[in-house]
Amino acid sequence: MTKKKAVELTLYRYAGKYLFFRIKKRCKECDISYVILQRLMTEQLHRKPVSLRIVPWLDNFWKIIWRGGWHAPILTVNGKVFSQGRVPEIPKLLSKIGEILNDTSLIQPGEMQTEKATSAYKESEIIVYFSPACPHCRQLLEYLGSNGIKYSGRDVTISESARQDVERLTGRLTIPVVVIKGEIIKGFDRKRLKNLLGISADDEKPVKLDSRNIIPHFTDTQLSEIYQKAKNVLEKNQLKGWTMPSNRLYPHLWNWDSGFISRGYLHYDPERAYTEIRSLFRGQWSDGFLPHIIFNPEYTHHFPGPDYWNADNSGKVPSGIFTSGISQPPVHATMIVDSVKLDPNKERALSFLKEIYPKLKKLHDFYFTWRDPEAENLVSIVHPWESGLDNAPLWDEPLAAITDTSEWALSMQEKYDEIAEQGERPKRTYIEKYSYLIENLYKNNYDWKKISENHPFIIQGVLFNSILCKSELDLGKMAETLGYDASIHYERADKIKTAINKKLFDETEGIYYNFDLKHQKHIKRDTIFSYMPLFAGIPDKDMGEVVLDTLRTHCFCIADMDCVAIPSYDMCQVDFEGEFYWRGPVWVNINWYIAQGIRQYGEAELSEWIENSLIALADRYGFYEYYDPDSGKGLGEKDFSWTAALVIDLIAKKLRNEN
Ligand code: 9WN
Repeated sequence: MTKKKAVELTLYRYAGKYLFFRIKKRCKECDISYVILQRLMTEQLHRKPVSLRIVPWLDNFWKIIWRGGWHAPILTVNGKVFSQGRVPEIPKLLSKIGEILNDTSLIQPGEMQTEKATSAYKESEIIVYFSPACPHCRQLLEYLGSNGIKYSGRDVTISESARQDVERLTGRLTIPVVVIKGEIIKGFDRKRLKNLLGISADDEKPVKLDSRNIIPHFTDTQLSEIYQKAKNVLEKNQLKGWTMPSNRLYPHLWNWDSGFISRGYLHYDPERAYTEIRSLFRGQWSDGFLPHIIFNPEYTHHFPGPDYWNADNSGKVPSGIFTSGISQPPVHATMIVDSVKLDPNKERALSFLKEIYPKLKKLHDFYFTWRDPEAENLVSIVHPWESGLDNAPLWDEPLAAITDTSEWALSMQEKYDEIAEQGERPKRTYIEKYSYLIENLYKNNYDWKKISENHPFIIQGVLFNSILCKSELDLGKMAETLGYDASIHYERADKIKTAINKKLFDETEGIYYNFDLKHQKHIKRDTIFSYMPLFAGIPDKDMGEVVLDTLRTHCFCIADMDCVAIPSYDMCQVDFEGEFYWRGPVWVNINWYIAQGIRQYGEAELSEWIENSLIALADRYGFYEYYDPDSGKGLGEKDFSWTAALVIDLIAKKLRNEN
C-alpha cells in the first residue's frame, strides 16, 4: 500500500522563552502570518491532508537554526524552511502544497503569483497601505480625510499583493506607508506629507498625534441610539422573570450573566433587575450554594442538562427547580449595590435590598464555610466552568494532570457538535475532563467536605477571589444602608485582600497568579484575569504601580492601544488564539472590570479608551459574546445579554457625566 501524502506546516512565531530570556514584544509579521495561515486552514486547505503547528520560536531556535531558519516568522513545509522574516507568499505556498499532494486545485496560476497592487491603482497618485487595528494608520487616514486629500487605501491584512508591495517598497512589512508621486513615506510623517501635498500652514487641519485621537468619541445622540439597541437585545432575550444570555447556545438562566444583566436593567427598569436576581436566587440550595445554571424547563435540548448533573443527589436543591451543580463568580452584590441610588422609587429599592441581603450573605457564608479547605480566606473552585472563564489557558495544566475520563464524554462532544459551530466549543481533550469532574461531584453527592478531600481540581483563583472581595465590600455598604452591622463584611474583605496579596502575588514577575491546591503550585499563565485585583482595590499604591507596569506592554495592547480593547490572553504567547473563546478574544465584562480597576490606580485615559472602545465595538459590530482583538470581528453568540447590559451601564454613566 502506498503511503498517503501529507503536508505538515510549522510556523515559528516570535514568542517563547529560553533560559532567562523571555520574548515580550510582538512581531507584526508573525501576527499577520498566523492570521493568514489559520484562515487558509479553514478555507483553501479545509479537508486537505495538511496540518498546521504553531510553535514558539525562542524555545525552538536551536532546532530550526540548523535548517537555515534565523528570523521569525519562520514557516517550514515538511521540515524545510519555506520562508522567514516575513509573511509567507500564499500563492507560492499553496502551489508548493499542491505539488507535494499532487492536487492541481491548489496550484496557483502564474498570473496570480505575480499580481501587483499597483496595476489596479495606477491612476491614483496617493496610495496608503494600512491595517485597521493600527492607531497610526487611523490617524493618518483621518488626517488625509480632514484635509480633503483623495487616496486609495490598501489593507495589508486582507491583500497579499498589498503586503508584497509594502515589502518591495520598504524592505519589510511596516505600516502605515504612503506612496505619493513616487515618494515613499513610512509611518505618519505629517511634515513630509504636508510638503508633498502642498498643504499650506493656514489651511492645514491637523490631527493631534496623541493617544486621545485613538479614543472613540460619541455625541449624546449617538450614545442614546446605542443604548436603545442594547435595550432591544435584552428585550429579545427576556423570558418570564429572567433573561437568557442568548437564545441559541444559552437558553437558561446563568448565574453571573444574570448579575451583569441586572446591572443593565437597573438603569431603566429597576423592577426588572430585582426580578432577575430573585429568579436566580430561586435556585439557591439549602447550604447557600448558588448554581451556575437554573434550567429553563421549557427547553430540553441543552447539554449538559439536569439529568447529567444529578443535583438532586445533594438533597439541597429547592423543590421543583432544576439546577446544575457548580457555581460561578459572586458578582451580584456589586451589581445591585447602587439600587437605592439608581431607582427613583427608593422605598422599592430598600425593600428589595432587605429581601436579598440575607440570601447574598448566605451565599458568601457558603464560600467561606465550604470552599476554603485550608482556612486561608481564599475560596477555591472545583470546575473550570465555576471560574466563568471556561476555556482559559489557566486550566490547561491542571486538566492535563487528570487522567480519568467519564462515561458520557463522547455524548457531550456529540451534543456540542449539534448545537455549536466548529471552533466555538472547547477541544475534545478538555470535554473529557469537564465531564469527569462533574461525575465526581455528583458521585460525592455534592458533599463539599468530601469533594475537597478527593477532587482532582481545586484552584484558588485570582478573579474569583477578587470578585468575592469586592462583593463583600458592597455587601457591607448594603448592610449599612439597611442599618445592619456591616463589620463582618469589611473584615472578610480585608482578610481576602491580605490573603490574595500574600499567596497569589508573585513579586518577581509583578503579577497575580492562581494557585493549584491539588498540586501545590502557582499557575503561571499571563491572562488578563491576573489583573482583576485592581478592580477590588487589592494592591496598595506601590504594588498597584508594579502590576500596572507589567500590564502596560504590547502583549496586552496597552503600550500602543493597537487592539480594539484588551485581549483576554497575552498576545505574545504562542498559544494565543484571538478567535477562540477565553483564549484571546476581547470580553466586555472583563474589560469593564479592568477599566474600573486601572482608573483607581491613576490610568484615567487608558480606562476611557477601554470603555469607549467597548461602546464602539457594540456600535460597529453588534452585541457579540466576544470580539477578535485585532479586527473587532464579533464572535460567539450574537445579541449577547451581558454585552448589552454592561454597554448600557457604560453609556448611562457617560450620559450622567460620572467618572
Ligand atoms: C458553560 C453563559 C456562559 C457564561 C460563561 C461562558 C459560557 C458555558 C458554556 O457561557 O459558559 O457555563 O457552555 O461554555 O464561558 O462565562 O456564563 O453565557
